[in-house]
Amino acid sequence: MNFKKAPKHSILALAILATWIKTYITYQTAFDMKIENTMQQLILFINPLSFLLFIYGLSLFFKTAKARNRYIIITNIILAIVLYANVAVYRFFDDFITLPMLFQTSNFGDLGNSALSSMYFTDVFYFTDVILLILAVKFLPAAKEIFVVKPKMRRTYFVLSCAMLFLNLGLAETERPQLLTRSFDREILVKNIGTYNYHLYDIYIQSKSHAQRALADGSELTEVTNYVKSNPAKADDKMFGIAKDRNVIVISLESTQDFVINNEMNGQEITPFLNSLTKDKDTFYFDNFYHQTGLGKTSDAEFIVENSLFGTGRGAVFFTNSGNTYNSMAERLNGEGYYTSVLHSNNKSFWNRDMMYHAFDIKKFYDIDSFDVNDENSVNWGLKDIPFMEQSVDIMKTMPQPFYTRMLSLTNHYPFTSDEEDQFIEPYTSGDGTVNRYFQTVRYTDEAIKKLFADLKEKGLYDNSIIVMYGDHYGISENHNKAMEQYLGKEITPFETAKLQQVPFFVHIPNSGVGKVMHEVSGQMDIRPTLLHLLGVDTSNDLQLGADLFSKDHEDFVTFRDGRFVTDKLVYAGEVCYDNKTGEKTDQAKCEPFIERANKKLELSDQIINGDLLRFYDEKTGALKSNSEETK
Ligand code: GP9
Ligand code: MN
Repeated sequence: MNFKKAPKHSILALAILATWIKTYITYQTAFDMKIENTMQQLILFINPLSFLLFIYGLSLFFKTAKARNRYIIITNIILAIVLYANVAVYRFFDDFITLPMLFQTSNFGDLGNSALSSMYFTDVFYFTDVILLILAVKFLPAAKEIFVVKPKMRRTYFVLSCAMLFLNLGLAETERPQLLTRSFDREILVKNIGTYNYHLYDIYIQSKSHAQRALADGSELTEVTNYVKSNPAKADDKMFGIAKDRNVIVISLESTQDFVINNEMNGQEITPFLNSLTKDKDTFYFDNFYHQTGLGKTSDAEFIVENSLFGTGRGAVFFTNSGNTYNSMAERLNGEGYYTSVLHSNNKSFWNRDMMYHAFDIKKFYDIDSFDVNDENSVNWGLKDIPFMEQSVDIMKTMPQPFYTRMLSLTNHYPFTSDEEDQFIEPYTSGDGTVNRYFQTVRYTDEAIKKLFADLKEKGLYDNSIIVMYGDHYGISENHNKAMEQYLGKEITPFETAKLQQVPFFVHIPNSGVGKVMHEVSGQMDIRPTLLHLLGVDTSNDLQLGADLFSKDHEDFVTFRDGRFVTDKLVYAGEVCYDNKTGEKTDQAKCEPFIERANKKLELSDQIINGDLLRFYDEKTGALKSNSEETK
């Protein structure tokens, strides 16, 4: 090869090419990323490119060859270190680096040491591009040539690199709609936008919440405490402590909407077991109960249950504010001598659960590693609900008692696929496969709950427990209105859409004999106060926005994350005020006072979370902490 003929920008091209290929090889060898189809493979392949084109391209602004080369090499070294640091951390934590991780090493034991112990000599591979570049700069004569970069050429170059970014984002969006707004988990982000872009995104998200937190101070809490204290919901004497010291099992019913309860589809019962509970003497079934989640969906529901606060309006609070101080239900129950945990057969980093559970002070996360998951017992998103319930009860047997554990079911998740042997009813008969299959997977989850109850009885855990179940969010989105109209036999107006946000809520207290159907208009935010009171835990100092459902003070009023609301008389949706009984439009003035109150609630919740205000609050005394006492 004649080096003299090397083109002008060979160092730039080499840097891009070498880093790109090395990054792609690293994806394939160092990270365990599940690639499901050729499109995902293609996205993975091209995803480092947009960032590399951009960052190395900045060298075109330097005037001399020396400066250009120096910039390229320094950038290359930094990128090699970033990638390698991810590799080392991944070996240990099965996760990519996040900004808070670097600052909160105490959360992770000794991050540095553990990363160090997972470094090998062969890791020089991660620096081959650096070596190659240094050699090229030394030996390629063209590398030393001085030439001026024409502005036009620079412009074309950056237009191209932008186009690359949009191509990447476009493809990623078709593979994973709402990728950047919902965040999902780090693996999905890296798979779709690449490690380097992921770090930029992470820095953006983290610094935004950091800035809001830095600007907040304890005085903002006064408004919140005043609000909460002026809306007390005193516990009912008969219900307070009725389940004291019992184990608590809270089940998130994936995508389960209330319309399936006590309903039929083509003559087939959809949820026979849950239906039987609605008539059971030990069960409270709430038939006017709504989800209050936003983009964080399952994780938002978890957040609401633990804190009786809303998730954030944009993005998922599990990602945006996992470094906050919370006064979660788990933390309260830790204080009552409970052993607290979550059972969910998925990666611990999925939805950033590992970080958020730490913030909630949940003592143990039984993640995918605690379950036996194989091809036979999984479908769709992972372990099927029946084996999940079976294995969970086995795990519960090993927990110190009393325990508080939350179980996240999974089978009834979009796209609602199931194996033939798990289909206990025929699919629905519309032109919409999603809706058709939904009934079958709901029916399957119902069977899983039945199995759970049987297993708890068999393993001697039933009598001394309380079992709480809630639907986490809608399963059938508005995109499926046509098939839903066919099923429900009515037109779906914004009023109906709001009513379809009803999810089932059950509180089952074995051998209590106090159960009945409750019609209180309520929502997920009410779970924390209700449950803690049933366990005999006082919450009068807790900053929660929900209220005990058994309290006489509980108001028939539920606010959705997007500002819609429902009361016993009104439904406010699509900025229109409806009569709750008739579904007809009614006088807007009737809704006005509630609109204001709904917005106030959302605003207070956002204020608490964005400002990380609970760090200024002493929940034992209900007093404001002075700044020096404030916990991080
Ligand atoms: C899986 C669960 C499902 O771990 O969080 O996510 P969803 O899409 O329902 O929020
Ligand atoms: Mn869900």
